[in-house]
Amino acid sequence: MIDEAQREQLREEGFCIFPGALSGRDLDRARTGLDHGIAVTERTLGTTHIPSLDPNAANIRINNLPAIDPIFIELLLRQDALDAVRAVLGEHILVSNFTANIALPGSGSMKLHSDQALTVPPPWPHPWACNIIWCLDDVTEANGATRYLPQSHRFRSLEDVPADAIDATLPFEAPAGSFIVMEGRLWHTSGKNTTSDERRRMMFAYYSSDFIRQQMNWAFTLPAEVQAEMSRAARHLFGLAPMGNTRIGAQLTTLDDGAHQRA
Ligand SMILES: O=C(O)CCC(=O)C(=O)O
Repeated sequence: MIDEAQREQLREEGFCIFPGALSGRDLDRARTGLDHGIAVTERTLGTTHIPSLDPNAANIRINNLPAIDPIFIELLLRQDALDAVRAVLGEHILVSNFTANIALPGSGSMKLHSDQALTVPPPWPHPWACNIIWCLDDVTEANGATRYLPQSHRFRSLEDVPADAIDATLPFEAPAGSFIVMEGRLWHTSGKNTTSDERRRMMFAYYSSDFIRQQMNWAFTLPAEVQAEMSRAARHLFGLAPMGNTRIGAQLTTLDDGAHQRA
């Protein structure tokens, strides 16, 4: 469960860390699932390098984790992760995307960005996105820990991002099995892996408020057999229910009542 100190850190610093969230069999299942994801990606796309994201092929990118292994859907539905996301976004959330970035020795930094800026135009007065970053290895500055710009979750537009932002970034260091909660407005980038032999495996579970269009069109990208196995709760979290954005209906009822009273 998320405690008051973690809630406060999320508000004041835009992140908090849960050490020891994943261990034993589940950590092994996640690592095995990711290995499978690498094989599937190499087989289907012929490469795990996305040149528009990373400067060289030492970053291995795996997209659409929920299609690869049920452990990834389980992680998305973990109560501790959902509690943390809801502490940032409120009750009504959807899974927008779930991807992995494995930084091998020699990997470089991607461009600094905030995840909210990727899906919502400015201004950004509220958090409408939140990442749960699952660490499958000990993550250190040397092996390419994600770097964040302190206090950047207070930026409201692109003009607020300083030109020398990258120099002021700090690493999120965390032991294997941790998850890092990062609110969507915190500007960040991947670090460089300067080790000779360490692999940094991190997975990015990206949730957003339910009135924002998801990055992935899950109805299209999740195979029918995966959708058929999903629980009702999972379908709801992925936005796979028959109805989409319908919450405004409750407000119309209230408005109607007001109009009736005025009439
Ligand atoms: O791998 C990292 O440390 C950051 C990745 C990231 O921010 C992204 O893929 O958008």
